[in-house]
Amino acid sequence: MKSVKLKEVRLHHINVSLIAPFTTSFGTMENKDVCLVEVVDETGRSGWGETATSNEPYYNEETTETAAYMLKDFFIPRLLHREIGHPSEVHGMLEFVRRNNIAKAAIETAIWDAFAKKNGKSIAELIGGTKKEIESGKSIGIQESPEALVRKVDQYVKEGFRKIKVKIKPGADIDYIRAVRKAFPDIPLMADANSAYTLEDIGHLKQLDDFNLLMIEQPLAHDDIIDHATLQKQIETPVCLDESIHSYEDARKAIELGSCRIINIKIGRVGGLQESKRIHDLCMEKGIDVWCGGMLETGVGRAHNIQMTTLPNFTIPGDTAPSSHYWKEDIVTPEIEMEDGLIQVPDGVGIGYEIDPEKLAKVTQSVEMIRSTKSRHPIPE
Ligand code: OSB
Ligand code: MG
Repeated sequence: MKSVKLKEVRLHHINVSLIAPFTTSFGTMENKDVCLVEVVDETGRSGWGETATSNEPYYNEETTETAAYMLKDFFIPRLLHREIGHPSEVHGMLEFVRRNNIAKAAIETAIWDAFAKKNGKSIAELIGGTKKEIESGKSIGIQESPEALVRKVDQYVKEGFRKIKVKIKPGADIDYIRAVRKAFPDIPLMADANSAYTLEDIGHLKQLDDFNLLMIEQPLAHDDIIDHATLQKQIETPVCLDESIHSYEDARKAIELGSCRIINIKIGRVGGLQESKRIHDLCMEKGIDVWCGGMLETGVGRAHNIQMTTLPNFTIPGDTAPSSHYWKEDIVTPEIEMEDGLIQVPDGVGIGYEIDPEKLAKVTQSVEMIRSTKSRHPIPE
């Protein structure tokens, strides 16, 4: 396959507004800055990635601004003008910086897109994904009351979503889930706590065992895999880890400890598509189901999620909903659409969607073009 060499990287700083505020146990989001990474190879082809961040470091330690900073000061200088034989090498080339995984993933995924386009393939083909359509799930933010939540669930079930995920926190949990289960006894249903509980809540969380949930996602601390193992031994509901898994090594250790039965793979959180694929393969070997999480991405990030979800061990519907569930107007064309709860994997090369320059211009604040490897820091060869 043909290698790529980046001659320029463009950082498109955009601001996008959600169609409705989204509330989790750590806060409410209405709009966010996103840094779109466009890598331009020596033939002039572009590849696209995005920082799956928000403006505040409440989900993890990164923000859109720290990600842009890491890209400019470290990752772009490391990658520009070098022969990249295959995008699977990029994660290793960025390992000289610890963590900052969302920033790493933004440029790594852009390089997957450029490389795939140069070689006339989709990213799914490059990583060995074969699904032609993927199942879509809906992640619902915390609502004012159980009744308001039931109304939302009703709407999304009617739209065809294959899984419903409900955000919970202390004070908005058991009553909310009970109300949804009562109205919808059979739908695939799960809860996501975003680290809102501690081991002292075991008795409280055990009540969820009555509701036949697919799983509870990240009930305990964002940096824990020990207490989750203790919890999993005492509740029947499968535990799924999100925030706690940053790497293949984290996944290996969590599986070994019995900290979870399911893993939510987010490309950003683990530093790119290569690391995601390694985690996917490990989980497949160990009998751990995986699904693809979401970070309220624009069409660029969700296009990557769709490509990744074509891998066989993504057996549980993900959080990737169609464009219209996030934005009045997405920046990709065609927009990401769902029918009967399914998103068709696009036929095209790379991420399979085009960036619409006019729609992009409407949300763009500024663009930086970087062609030099100059950095204020020593960067490894
Ligand atoms: O925990 O999965 C999460 C959004 C922002 C931060 C964290 C999470 C989420 C979601 C949204 O659940 C899922 C989506 O993109 O639709
Ligand atoms: Mg989550």
